[in-house]
Amino acid sequence: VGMSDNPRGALVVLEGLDRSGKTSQASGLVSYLEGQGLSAELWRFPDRNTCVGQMISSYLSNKSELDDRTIHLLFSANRWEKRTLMESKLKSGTTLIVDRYSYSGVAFSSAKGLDIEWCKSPEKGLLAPDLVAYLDIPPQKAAERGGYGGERYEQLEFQKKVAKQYEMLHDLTWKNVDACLPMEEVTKQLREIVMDCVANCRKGKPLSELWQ
Ligand code: FDM
Repeated sequence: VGMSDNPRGALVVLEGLDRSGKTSQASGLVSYLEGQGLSAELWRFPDRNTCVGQMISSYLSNKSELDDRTIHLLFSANRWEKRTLMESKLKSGTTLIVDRYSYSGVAFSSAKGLDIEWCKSPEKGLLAPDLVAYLDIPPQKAAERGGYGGERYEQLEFQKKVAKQYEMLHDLTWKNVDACLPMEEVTKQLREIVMDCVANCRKGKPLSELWQ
């Protein structure tokens, strides 16, 4: 496929603690990209619309109990069931802005004490993001923003552990953005790194897979 006639879209993942601003930044990015004449879609994990997603949703809202490894594998399965569609969207030129991905999967499960390598294994072979933008906020600050819902992981002590685990996942595609800056500044920095990433993908950067 010639890179000039059919440039691929970029796989951009936003990660961060609860209340870091991921969700509003993600939808803002999609509108921005569309305004630039680019094809873009907002995705999120867990995708609660599938059967697996409904099991996850019921677990998160404390309506069901699942063993730690079981829920970990369900989160992973929820990404695997979207992999084919993800690849075809990217190849057809659509950029995906994804609110949480495998990094959430590993950070949250390993924060419960599961072995990090065990947590990474089922993610191997999923598409690797071209950019992971981490909205960096101290757990205490995020908690002060309020609005933790009643979901299972929305507690300060647990979020502190998650923050530590996220730190172990930094790789070459990872960029920290200071989420304590004024919102417009966060937006501006995100736009810059995302546009950069989109440009590299258009130039022919190959798609790759997670965690060799
Ligand atoms: N979460 C999310 C995981 O534990 N593993 C995963 O793989 C993913 C994608 O689920 F607490 C956690 C992170 C968060 C919750 O919340 C989902 P939101 O509000 O839908 O992002």
